[in-house]
Amino acid sequence: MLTLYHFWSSTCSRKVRITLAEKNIEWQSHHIDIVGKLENLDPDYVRLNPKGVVPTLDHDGKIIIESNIIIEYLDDTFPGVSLSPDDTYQRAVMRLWLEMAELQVHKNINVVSYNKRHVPRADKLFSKQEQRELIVNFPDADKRVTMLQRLENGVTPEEEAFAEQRLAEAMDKIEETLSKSAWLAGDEFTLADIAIAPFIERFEANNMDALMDFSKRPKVGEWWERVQARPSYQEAYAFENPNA
Ligand SMILES: N[C@@H](CCC(=O)N[C@@H](CS)C(=O)NCC(=O)O)C(=O)O
Repeated sequence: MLTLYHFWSSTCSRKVRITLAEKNIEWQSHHIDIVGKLENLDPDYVRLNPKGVVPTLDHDGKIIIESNIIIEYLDDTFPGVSLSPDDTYQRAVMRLWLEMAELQVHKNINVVSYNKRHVPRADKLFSKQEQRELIVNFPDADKRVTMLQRLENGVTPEEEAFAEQRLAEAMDKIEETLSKSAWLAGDEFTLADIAIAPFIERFEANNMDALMDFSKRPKVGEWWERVQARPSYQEAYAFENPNA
């Protein structure tokens, strides 16, 4: 039995749902509302995911966290279509994309989203004092420090500009790679494409026009069309907010 603890619009949850759909794996949904109800901070959930974030996978009682690790686990564990290159060098390349998705793209989109999306959403739900109390109880120490700093000082225009630059560099790297191969880690669609794709949708949702100007990065534009046309992408994105 496979249960995915996830949130309908989270990028990291979407990576896992695309992988599950690609491999045609049956799974059970346990929706964790990370916005309105903060179910990710519930002690029972934090026992499963000590960082208090989604997604978490429960496979017959075996708990796996971190979306990149989850998608590799799914690919390694379940038969059928393989989403990792056979060639060990290409496999290393794929893993570099997974790392980049987390350390360069996810990290910096969070910085860019803070003033635009996070602050208005949090202010609508909680007073600043309530936000402070929630943050000091965050289970993950790194996130606690970062979020407390952001609550006190905001994200500065310089930090936002630097994050945007790092995202543009990531898009340049994608363009360069796709000028040499059909997919990010070679000629086949792999976990590398799955790990990056949800962030492109997030750039679109954030109206980041400079990043989404495909006349400047035509290969990315063409790849993005191919990714969105896949049934797995459509299935992952069809999961709607059950609390709406
Ligand atoms: N490195 C983690 C990041 C997980 C993560 O940050 N998840 C976000 C949603 S995409 C989350 O749960 N946020 C809730 C919060 O930060 O309070 C992974 O890839 O699984």
